[in-house]
Amino acid sequence: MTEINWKQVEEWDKKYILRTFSTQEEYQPIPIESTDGDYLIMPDGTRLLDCFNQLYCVNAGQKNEKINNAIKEALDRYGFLQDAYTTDYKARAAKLIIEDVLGNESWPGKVRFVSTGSEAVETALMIAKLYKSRPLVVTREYAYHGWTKGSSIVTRLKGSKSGVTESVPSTRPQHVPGNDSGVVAVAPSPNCMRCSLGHKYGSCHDENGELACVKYTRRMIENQGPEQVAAVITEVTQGAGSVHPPEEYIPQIRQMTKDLDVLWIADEVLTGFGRTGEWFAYQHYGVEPDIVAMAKGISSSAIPAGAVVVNKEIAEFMDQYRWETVSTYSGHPIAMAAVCANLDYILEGNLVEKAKQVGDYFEQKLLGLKEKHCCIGKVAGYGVLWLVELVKDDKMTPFVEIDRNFTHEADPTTFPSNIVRAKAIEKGVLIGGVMPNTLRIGTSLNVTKEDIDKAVDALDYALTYLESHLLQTS
Ligand code: 6DF
Repeated sequence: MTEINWKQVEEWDKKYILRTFSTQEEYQPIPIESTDGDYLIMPDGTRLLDCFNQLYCVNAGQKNEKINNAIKEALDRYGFLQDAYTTDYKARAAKLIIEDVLGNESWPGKVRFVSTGSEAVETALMIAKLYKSRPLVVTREYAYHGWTKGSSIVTRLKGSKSGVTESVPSTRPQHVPGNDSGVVAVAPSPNCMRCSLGHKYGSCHDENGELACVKYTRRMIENQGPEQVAAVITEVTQGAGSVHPPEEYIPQIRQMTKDLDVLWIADEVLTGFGRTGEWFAYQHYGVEPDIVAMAKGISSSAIPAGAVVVNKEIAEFMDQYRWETVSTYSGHPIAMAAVCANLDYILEGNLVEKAKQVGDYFEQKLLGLKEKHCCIGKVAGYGVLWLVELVKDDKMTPFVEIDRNFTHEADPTTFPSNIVRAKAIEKGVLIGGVMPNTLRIGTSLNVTKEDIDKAVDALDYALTYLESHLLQTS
């Protein structure tokens, strides 16, 4: 491989690329020379264990040999074909999803491919509104569903709506004008540690056992008029917003949507394809959605791909129409080859079951840290997607009061999650998460126990620093 002039690379990077998350002045390049499994390799050979799994999207591990070989083989056959054409890759990718991945469930009808998670959510929202002929969608606090117009409206993390903020803490963020104009209703998130309704989990069920946040959502829709509401969209466990629901929440939301005759869109962009120890997170709760948005793990991000699966009734409805919607790269043959190889790899390696077992080990190790560190208020998750809530006392007080409502005018160096991240990197471990008080840990499905031990040791080191640094001074 030709010698890379990384000094020149960083110069061009700074000079020609629009930044996100940092001002130009704040920006520091992070040069990565190559990747391997759960590791990023820097130009000087430093290996970083990636417990962010990039953006929880490399399920089969970096540079997966099976996926890479399939891409190379497809490149011998194709450049590019648009969606109007039929290829074996696209047809087989659809068959694998409907028959091999979801074959033991009766609901799946058909799939439409797109290129990203935001596009998958946009398509899911559009189909739901077309099918029900209703304008309104219900989302939840702290939801993250994407950055495009429709997906951004149902995204309710204030700091995640493509706004701009100066680095001076006192300035007000500027949101994209008109970007939040749209018909959406916002329900409470099942964030039991800090219940928006002021309840305490365990004493918030009504006489029928319904959670207060579900009852609130039900009343919202009844007051709005269910005949106005096309769907409720939920992540099953909130990824960017870092909220893991109580066991009964998803089944009760599903029952509520059936009672009120509105669709349920499960946004599985982040949780799909084995990440939580099931093929899809909704399967932990014994329910079936009407529509599922998916991306990330569909191809393990070797090549961008996304998809929407609709139930049989919606598929039959859509089949009646000449539906004009076009996404140039929908069903891209090389992306579809990557999807087929990725699904074959996960199926053949029984990686969903492996992620479930690894999840038990992750839980055991993280609960062990919770015993040792008073700054851990909560550990929750499954498979290779875990949440660690950082608190400053046994009343579960957050270090950063604004918590999940933060926007980027806050000083990120004061966030305990960033302090932990900076210390863990000293041990060669990247810890995931974007909220001020919450770590969101994710790896590939085939992460080794040795690497989990390495991640937990780095976390132990970082939490010890956090407690000595923040708890003594706060
Ligand atoms: N739906 C969900 N997650 C998502 C995403 C999308 C849709 C972002 C990138 C994330 C997640 C965790 C931490 C930080 O980016 P995209 O258009 O392919 O998918 C939008 C539930 O999590 C993206 C960022």
